[in-house]
Amino acid sequence: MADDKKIIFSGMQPSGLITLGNYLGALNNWTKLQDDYNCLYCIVDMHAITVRQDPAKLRKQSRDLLIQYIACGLDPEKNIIYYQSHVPQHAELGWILNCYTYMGELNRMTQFKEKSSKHADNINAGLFTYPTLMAADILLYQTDLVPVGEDQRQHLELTRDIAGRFNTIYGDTFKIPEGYIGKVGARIMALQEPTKKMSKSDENKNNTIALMDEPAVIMNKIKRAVTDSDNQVRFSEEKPGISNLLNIYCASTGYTLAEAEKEFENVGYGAFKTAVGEAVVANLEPVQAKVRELEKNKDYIDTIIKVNAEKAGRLADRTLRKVHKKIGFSARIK
Ligand code: ATP
Ligand code: LTN
Repeated sequence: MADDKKIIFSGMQPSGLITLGNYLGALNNWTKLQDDYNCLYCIVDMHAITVRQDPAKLRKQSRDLLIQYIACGLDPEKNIIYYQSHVPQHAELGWILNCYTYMGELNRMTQFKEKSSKHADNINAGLFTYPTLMAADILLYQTDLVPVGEDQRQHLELTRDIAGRFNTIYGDTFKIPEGYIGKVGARIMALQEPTKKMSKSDENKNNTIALMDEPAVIMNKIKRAVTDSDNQVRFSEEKPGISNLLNIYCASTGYTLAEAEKEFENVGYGAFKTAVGEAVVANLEPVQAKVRELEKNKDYIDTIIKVNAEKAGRLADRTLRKVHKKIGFSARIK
């Protein structure tokens, strides 16, 4: 890694098939950062088990996610793409940071409240301490910038608080990270319920477009997307369905909202939806072809998994050794 570049860290949970929302809101933006920053993109499988996962599915989803990262344009030579569970330093620092995080702080996390009401039969300690593991992910690499969506802002603030607290007690140890919200941070909403976010763990598959959905499936889902009855293609808070489709169209084509509204000024919803569907298909088809090609290349993917975990481990070790020394753990005997 070049020393003069700032460090970016982000992660995605392998908790389902990645969606058009993940692609337009995150991955597509990440690819634009790879030349100017040193980037680490982690597949956070240890975070995923805070809710119950099927083992075979988790393994497959993790590999699919790694392949999809690369197919979307993240160069595995320029970015460190790896599985969290292959770098045990995450868990080690996570434990240490638990001892510098207050119950009251974790109790305030809205994601914890939401997930514990959704999974009332499995409110486990991991779900509660999820944010300290996330802080460890970020702080291990002396990260400068963390690209995340709005929903992760609270976790990032907590990360900054924990890092600041540790630095106050022991002297400068961790870089205090900043959030990084991309310029085209399109927030894609669920197709059938356009007031809530499109989410890969949504059980209603008509709400989401998966990155690997067939063209006919994509066209069909967009045609069935919920709209309204005034038949005007216009961006407005009162028209969440149409506004969402406009957003999808703009993020897929690069047009501005004003340009798109003009293009569809005298066009009915049917033709508009066809245009949106075609734009999404055109955008995803090359990515899907690349996924199919990479899936055939088992050895190449295995090498990336191995080499990148080693790279991440070396970087993580530097911070972890510093932390051990500061808190008074004995040095290892060589
Ligand atoms: P889950 O359903 O497991 O909570 P998710 O699909 O909501 O997953 P995350 O894994 O939480 O996605 O987020 C991965 C990245 O994708 C984050 O940077 C997040 O901001 C972005 N992202 C997720 N959903 C959307 C969306 N609907 N629109 C834009 N960006 C999104
Ligand atoms: N909590 C995040 C995933 C995540 C993450 C991270 C993001 C885990 N560790 C570190 C950025 C940095 C989510 O659910 N989107």
